[in-house]
Amino acid sequence: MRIDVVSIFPDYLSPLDLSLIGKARQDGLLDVHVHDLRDFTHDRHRTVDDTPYGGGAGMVMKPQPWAEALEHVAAQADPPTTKRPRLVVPGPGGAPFTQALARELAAEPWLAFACGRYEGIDERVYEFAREDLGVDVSVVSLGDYVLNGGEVAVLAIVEAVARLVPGVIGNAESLVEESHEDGLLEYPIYTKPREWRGRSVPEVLLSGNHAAIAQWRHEQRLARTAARRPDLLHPSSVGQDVDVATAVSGDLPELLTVLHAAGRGPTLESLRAELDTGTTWLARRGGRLLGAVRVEADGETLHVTAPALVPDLAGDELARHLLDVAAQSAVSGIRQLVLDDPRPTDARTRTYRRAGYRPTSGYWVKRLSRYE
Ligand code: JD8
Repeated sequence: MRIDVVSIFPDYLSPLDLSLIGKARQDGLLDVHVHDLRDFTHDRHRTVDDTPYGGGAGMVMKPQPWAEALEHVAAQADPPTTKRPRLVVPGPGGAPFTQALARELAAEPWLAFACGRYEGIDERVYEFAREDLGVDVSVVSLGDYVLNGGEVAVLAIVEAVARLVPGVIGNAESLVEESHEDGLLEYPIYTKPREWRGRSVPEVLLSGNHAAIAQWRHEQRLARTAARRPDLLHPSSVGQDVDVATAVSGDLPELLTVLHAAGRGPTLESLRAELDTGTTWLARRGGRLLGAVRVEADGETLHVTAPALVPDLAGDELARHLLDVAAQSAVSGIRQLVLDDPRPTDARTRTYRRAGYRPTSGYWVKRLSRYE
């Protein structure tokens, strides 16, 4: 992958000479070029900024130096072709930079980054790049806080993208269970010594029981995500004020009511027994139980019950949401989710399909992408 960065502070990008990125450059996996915007000025003061039209505080970066710098970068295509870099311009008003966007950019052969300073870059430069240079321009933001310029953002974005380029990270396996890779935060990690200042390592991690370790790690990921980033667990608008948690014995009487209202007929005893053989996720809003879904692992299959919702709940979005939670609860080793609902309503059919389930020999089956 080729990466070009334009900045008035090129030394700000020197961290890209270090560590994994530096090694990847030596190994020829990354071809990084940093350009000084002032090299594309022609006046004695190497001026890159001027006062804003319409007044206001601060200065704006002039269009001409940027146009010449981007033309210079675009002309670096080797051999000279019409190929163009994808241009990424950090800005506080940009689209959020995410792991998904990092994966998308990591698939590009050539990225260019424009580091703004002052109040930002003259808006006509974005139009010029798109229309005259024929470059795909993405304005992205690192987060909802204000930096003094784009360099820090470019350092973060280049690191997040470059480490996904094959060969840059030695053991690609370690990329799989990372935070934001599959929508869950990471599990707690420990190393020697076993006892440290009176604190010990969780026994399960010393057990050698890989299935138990995978189960524990996954529960830790879910618990951390629910605690620190509930927005990740409940992407849909439903989730904003709905809390999802695993059922405990105290929830069973209320759960029984909801299941009966949804036409199911378990007994309190059967629900109590099921607590030991699977996990039931409960969705509550303001403490009121709105719905539930149950999962039970059997080898590489996770059996999922059809979500049960309180009858007065409009729409099926909460069902979709509970199916997402069920899917996220699948520990590594689970290859497919199987849901048993032979005669679903049209709405439920749409929900299953949107959740990735397909009708397969009388059941609804969802193959987990990590095994596709
Ligand atoms: C590029 C100039 C400074 C921004 C006046 C402060 C990204 N998440 C982020 N926060 N801030 C930036 C960012 C800030 C930048 C530039 C990115 C170029 N500034 C400006 C507008 C208000 N000053 C960013 N990514």
